[in-house]
Amino acid sequence: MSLKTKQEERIFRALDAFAIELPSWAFANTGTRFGKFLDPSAASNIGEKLADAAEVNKVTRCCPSMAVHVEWDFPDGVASAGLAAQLARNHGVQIGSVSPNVFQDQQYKYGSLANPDIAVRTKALDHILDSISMAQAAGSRDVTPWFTDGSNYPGTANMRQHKRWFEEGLAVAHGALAPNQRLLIEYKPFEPAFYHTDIADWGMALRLAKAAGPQARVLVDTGHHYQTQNIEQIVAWLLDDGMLGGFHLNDRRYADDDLTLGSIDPYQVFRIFNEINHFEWETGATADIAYMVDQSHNLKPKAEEMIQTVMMAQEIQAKAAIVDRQNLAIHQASCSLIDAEECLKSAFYTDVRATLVEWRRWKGLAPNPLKAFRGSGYLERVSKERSGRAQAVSSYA
Ligand SMILES: [Mn+2]
Repeated sequence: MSLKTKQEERIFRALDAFAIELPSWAFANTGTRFGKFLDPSAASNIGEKLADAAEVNKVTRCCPSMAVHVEWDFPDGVASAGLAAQLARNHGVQIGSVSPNVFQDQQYKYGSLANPDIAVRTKALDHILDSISMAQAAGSRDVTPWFTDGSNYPGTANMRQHKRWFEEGLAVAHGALAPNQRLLIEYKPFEPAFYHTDIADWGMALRLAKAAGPQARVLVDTGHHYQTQNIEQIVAWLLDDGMLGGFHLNDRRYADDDLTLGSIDPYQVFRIFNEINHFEWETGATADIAYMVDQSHNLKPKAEEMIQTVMMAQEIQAKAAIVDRQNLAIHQASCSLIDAEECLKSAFYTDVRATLVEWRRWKGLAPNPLKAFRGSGYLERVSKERSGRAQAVSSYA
């Protein structure tokens, strides 16, 4: 370490502390409502998904856990969760966040926790409580429900009543958390509801999280905002309030496109990571943030796209780590606008890739994870193994 520059040291420290959770659904076949194109290497069960996630972790050393969706990954409930945890351990990874699924069944046509029918509200809540038990059985900390509740036409739903049902349901769910667990509340402005969505923005998620209890936080899915929304400001506010629980990282061009992180606007990812880095520098605290990927790559090869995502996230994290914080603070205090902006931009435009290669070498990794994965023969092997059987298509996305 002694031969390294200060910048390199900062990058190494940032990369050492940076972990990203992969989504199980990224390894399965997905598509759009217009069609699904099958990938011969796609995973069709939790074992295959874990094997793929472990392979991504092997070449990046950055992804120790995999998020799961109970409907798709824990078909037998708590028993599946325990088995999955064991399987994950065998692969050298862990089960990460657990997502209940209260949007796919026929019964949820008119909503889940805010369904006007108390029988459906109760079923949805029971499913969330079961999911919390499954998370406990899988040794996982974060429970990450996403709700599609809302309405498609004006006048068709009582929005205040919906809000109160959410306050009630989430408070009960919070009460079932183990002391180490967290309830992360995700928001989204529209889709599948096209008139109003019950948890439409970060303010609503924050209100509901605070009402639910002290272990609830807000989950920021980067694709769940209106086009011009300033996401880094939302992040800054949530950090300052101690309410940022985690991210679902992805990029978008139009709406919730679930594209590869940084593929459209890497500067936005940088601005978000910069706020986190600045918060930590200023306060001396480490923000307890779950960095999760939530992407649906319908056309790219699945494991390779995950590796590409992780490499992008690491690269941008490295850039955010080398912002000259002291100078930035001085420029901000003296209203030196051009100097402050240039300070930020100079870190963004620094080519950190050689330092990333050094870090990988230091970790005993191949310099290029994508090349290492391609050279391993893993993709060919699993494509052969998996293409023989009837391909399961995830109904997600
Ligand atoms: Mn999400």
